[in-house]
Amino acid sequence: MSLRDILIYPDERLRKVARPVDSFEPALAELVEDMFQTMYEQRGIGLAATQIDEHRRLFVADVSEDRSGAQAFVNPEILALEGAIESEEGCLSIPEINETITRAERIRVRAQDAAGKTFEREIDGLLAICFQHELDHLDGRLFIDYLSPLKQQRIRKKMEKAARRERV
Ligand code: GNR
Ligand code: NI
Repeated sequence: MSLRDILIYPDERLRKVARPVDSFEPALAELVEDMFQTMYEQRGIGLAATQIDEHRRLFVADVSEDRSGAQAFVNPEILALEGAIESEEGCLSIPEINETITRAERIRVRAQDAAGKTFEREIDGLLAICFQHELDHLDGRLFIDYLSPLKQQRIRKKMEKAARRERV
């Protein structure tokens, strides 16, 4: 099991579209373990494979208070969306930026677990928001893409400046 580095915006690799997972070999279970370890270490509620430069369609999540709700979603799909809800979003790949984003309030999803078993379920609350945020990562989308061009420009400048400071 190992901690993995998280890609930071504006890294272009965050824009890659992930490919479906077609084999549930031991290496996949290892990747899922690395993702949980990295998500917990970084205190995130979710982590998409894209964020650790693995361009395969899976993400992990834990929206519980006591970090006891580990869930893996492989080849996730949204079958239906309902309602709209605003919430403050953040992203481990865009540190220190928090913005209000509107998402569907309830979704019906289909995915496979880490062993390859397909399931369907209805999701609402924080997990529904997280699911949409993570699925966006797998398609190369970031939550800031929903903001005005002006706000996006400001965030890009701020992140580029922070990256320059890191290098000196
Ligand atoms: O840790 C995270 N918190 C969060 C808060 C509101 C909406 C989405 C998220 S996901 C984020 C972790 C992350 O970047 N996942 O891709
Ligand atoms: Ni994110």
